[in-house]
Parts: sequence; C-alpha cells; structure tokens
Amino acid sequence: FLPTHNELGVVAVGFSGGQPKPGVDAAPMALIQAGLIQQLREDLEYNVSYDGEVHNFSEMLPEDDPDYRGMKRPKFCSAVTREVSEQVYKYSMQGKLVLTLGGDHSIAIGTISGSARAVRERLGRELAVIWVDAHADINTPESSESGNIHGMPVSFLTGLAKDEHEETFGWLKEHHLLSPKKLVYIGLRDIDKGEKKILRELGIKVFTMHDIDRHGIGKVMDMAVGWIGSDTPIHLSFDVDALDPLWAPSTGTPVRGGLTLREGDFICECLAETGSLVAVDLVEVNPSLEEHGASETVRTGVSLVRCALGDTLL
Ligand code: HAR
Ligand code: MN
Ligand code: MN
Ligand code: MN
Repeated sequence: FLPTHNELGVVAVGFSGGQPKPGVDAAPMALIQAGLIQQLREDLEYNVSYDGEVHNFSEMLPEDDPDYRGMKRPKFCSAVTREVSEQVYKYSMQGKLVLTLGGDHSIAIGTISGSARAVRERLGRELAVIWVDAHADINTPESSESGNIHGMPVSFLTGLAKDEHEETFGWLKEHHLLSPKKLVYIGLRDIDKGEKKILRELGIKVFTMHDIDRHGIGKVMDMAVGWIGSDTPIHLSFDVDALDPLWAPSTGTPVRGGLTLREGDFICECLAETGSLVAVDLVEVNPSLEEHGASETVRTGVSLVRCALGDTLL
C-alpha cells in the first residue's frame, strides 16, 4: 500500500483561524523560503507536486461567523478544513505521500479526514495516526475552555464530537473518521482535565513526556509502532510545540519540558523507517512570535520534515 516511491504532494495551508494569534499563517512560506521544497526535490529526490501557492482561503471567510457551541470561527474553520480534506484526499488517491504545511493544528481535521477516506477507498484499510504534540487537542466544543478549534481536532476526527450542520463540521462522514484504537500520542505534557477523562474513557494510547523520560525515546517508538501494528498506513501529525521551547520557541502555546531536537527527529526517522507513512503534517510554527527564535523554529520544522521523509535512512 506504500505511496508510489518518491511521489510527494504538498499542500500549503496558511490558516490561523483555529486559534487567536496571527502569524502561524506565514509558516508555509517561511518553510518554503528556508528551502524545504527545494531540498525535498534535490537532496531527497522526491518528485514534488505543489501548486506553488500558500492557500489562505480568505475567499472562504464567511460574512458572519458567530461563536457556536462555544467554538470560535466555526464556519471558517469548517470550510477551510473541508477544502484541505479534498486536496489531501486527491493526492492520496493518486498514491502520493502527502505533506501538509500548516497553519494551526485545526487543519488536521482536513488532513486526517482526507487520508482516512483515501486509505479506505484505495487500500481498504483503516488509517493509524501518530499525533506528536505537547497537547492532546481532543477537547469537544463543550469541554474546551478556550473555544479554540486547534484544541479540538481529534474529537471531531474520532467522532466524539459531531455536528449536524454541514457548515459546522457536519460534512465529516463515517469514511473520514479515525478509530481511537488507531491513535497514538507522543510528547504530551499539557492536558486539560476534561481531556484526561476523554483519553481514559476512549482507551487511547498515550506516551507522555514522563513515559519518554522513563523508557527513552527508542523504546517508546518501538511501543508506539507495535501498538499500531506493521502493515498499517500511518499519518504523522506533528505539532512543533511538542519540542521544547529551546528548539521551537516561536509557536503559539509553548510548554517547557518537551522533546529535544534529536528526539523529535528520531520520532520522524522511526516512522520513515516503517515504510508505512502515507501523510505528514507540520503545524503551529509561528514565525512572527519570536524575533530571534523564529528562524530556529523554522529550521527545526525543516529538519523534522526531512527526517519524516527519509533523509537519514541509508
Ligand atoms: N487544551 C487547550 C485548548 O483546548 C490548548 C490547546 C492547544 N494548543 C495547541 N495545540 N497548540 O496543540 O485550548
Ligand atoms: Mn496541536
Ligand atoms: Mn500543541
Ligand atoms: Mn497553538
């Protein structure tokens, strides 16, 4: 079921509407200007399909987008993620590995729903997701204290949260969804009370920073990949705030006590090694938050993507 060797589709999503801080929309351009796509073509020898545009979907901005079930900008987030879902689905159906550059983490509603659907239709398989993050992003609209949709994608993707209206995520159908048993978290250290309850009740596999300290990242990756099982297509959704702010300071919600750069790269390398990756997201790089840290954070993002796409495999 592997994506066609060295065929890569890139989706650049300059979207910041899932959270309040402007600037995360500029990340795809910053990553591309730092040479990411050129390096994927020249160093990693990918045949890259990329339309050359960073989409900000401003044409989809609704005239009126009031809070709904506590969610902020629900219609805009819903419309953008729906479009991202279609784009990822199309590349994935062509047998391409799909790289999405965010954008805040709400865009994963689009990327993962698109891959899950494609993997079902093309391969008759269920998608597995490795979610690398300081946060669980599994609040329901009702459990969220912030109303920011970037803290909710996993609840919509697992069907825990749903809505009947097309324009507020009602477009998500059964074929878009992810089984909670096929989800593994790595790097968590800032989990809301309501989220802890959800994680326990759904029996989701979680490797917190505590688990990484206890076992080391090598053993954690063995356990994570073991839980998913070989021969399962994997979508990696990497929130750069999983890394310690030492390595990725320029992000909207930095949390101390995170992964080192090598641990982050190692996670990506292990997943590249499985040969089962079908999609990779890199999200929450915000080049406007730290004057000096911005370029370091972009550099970290480039490194993570290179590792996930097989840079260090011999
Ligand atoms: N849990 C908090 C909320 O729901 C914080 C969300 C997280 N921020 C992110 N996503 N960067 O990983 O608002
Ligand atoms: Mn996140
Ligand atoms: Mn996060
Ligand atoms: Mn954030």
